[in-house]
Parts: sequence; C-alpha cells; structure tokens
Amino acid sequence: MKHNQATLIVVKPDGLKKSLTGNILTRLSETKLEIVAAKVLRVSKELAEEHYSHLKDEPFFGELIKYIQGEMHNRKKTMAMVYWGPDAINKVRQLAGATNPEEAESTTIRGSFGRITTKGLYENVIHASANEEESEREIKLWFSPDDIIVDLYPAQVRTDKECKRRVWA
Ligand code: IDP
Ligand code: MG
Repeated sequence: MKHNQATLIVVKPDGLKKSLTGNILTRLSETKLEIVAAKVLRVSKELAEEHYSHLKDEPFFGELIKYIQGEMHNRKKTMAMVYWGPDAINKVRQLAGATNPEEAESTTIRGSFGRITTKGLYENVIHASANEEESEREIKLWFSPDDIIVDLYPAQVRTDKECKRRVWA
C-alpha cells in the first residue's frame, strides 16, 4: 500500500469567481482522501511571493502574483485545504491535470475549467502540491499546526505574553 501523504490544495480566485468550489470538492471526494484542514483567506503579497518563489525569474511572475492575490478577478480570496491519505499528492495532481489548461485532459479540473489569458498566464483554477518536499513547505506556509486536525510535522509550544490578538467582544 502507498504511504500516507499530506497535500496542499488551493482553489484559486478564478475557481471561486466561477463558483467551482462545490464541484471541486465533489471531484476531490472521489479520491477517498481525508480533509484535515480548510480555510478561506486573502493571499498577501508576501505569501504569494513565497509560495511561488521557485518561479521568481519567469516572465509571468508579476502576473502570477496578481492572479493568486485575486486582483484579476475582483475576488480577493482563495480557499486552502490540506488533504491526507495514501498517495495523496499524485491522486490530487491527476485530478487537477496538467499545468497548461490547454494540455490538461478535458476530464481533469484544469482541463474542464482552466484558460490561458491574453497575456499568456495559465489560469488553472486550483493549486496542488507536486511532491512531498513541496507539500511540507507549502502546508507550513499556509497553515499553523493548530489549524490542522492531525500532527503532520514536528511542532513546538511557544508562549507569547505580549502578543496582541483579536478575540470576540
Ligand atoms: P503547477 O501549478 O502545475 O505546480 P508550476 O510550474 O508550479 O505549476 O506553476 C505555478 C503556476 O504558475 C501554474 O499553476 C500556472 O498558474 C502558472 N504557470 C506556470 N507555468 C506557466 C507558463 O509557462 N505560462 C504561464 N503561466 C504559467
Ligand atoms: Mg507547482
């Protein structure tokens, strides 16, 4: 049996604008993987640039950062999730399809719903981690240990006395 893995999935702003969240969750449920974390969030410039740091020298980097931040869709939000189970990374990548939506098989999420913008950026609806090194890096970037219902990676307890945070009034 293939070993358990965790993988980061992000419904990108085009996926949210096109109301594809339900559809994507249904497709993901076919994998029989377990969902262990989920949140809706605005992607800061810092998070965007760190998430895509491997592409910083590409000509489309600037557009890519604007895209994941939602500036092209007037939808400044994404939905990030961690799925967990046997062979999770490959299962989700298969379902997502190729990076270039024109090359992705038409039955995949990217093949069904992605497009290439006039500027040449691939708007491909979802992000999915490509390998274990990447999934660990990305999950640690997008989530804190307490956001995830299983212990994926070693964590430590830190007491921040002066740390200001909002609580319900
Ligand atoms: P992946 O999302 O399939 O892992 P990456 O190479 O990590 O592919 O690229 C991250 C994102 O950058 C892609 O999902 C896509 O939105 C965009 N992208 C990647 N390569 C190209 C390209 O050659 N032209 C335009 N956009 C690209
Ligand atoms: Mg990638």
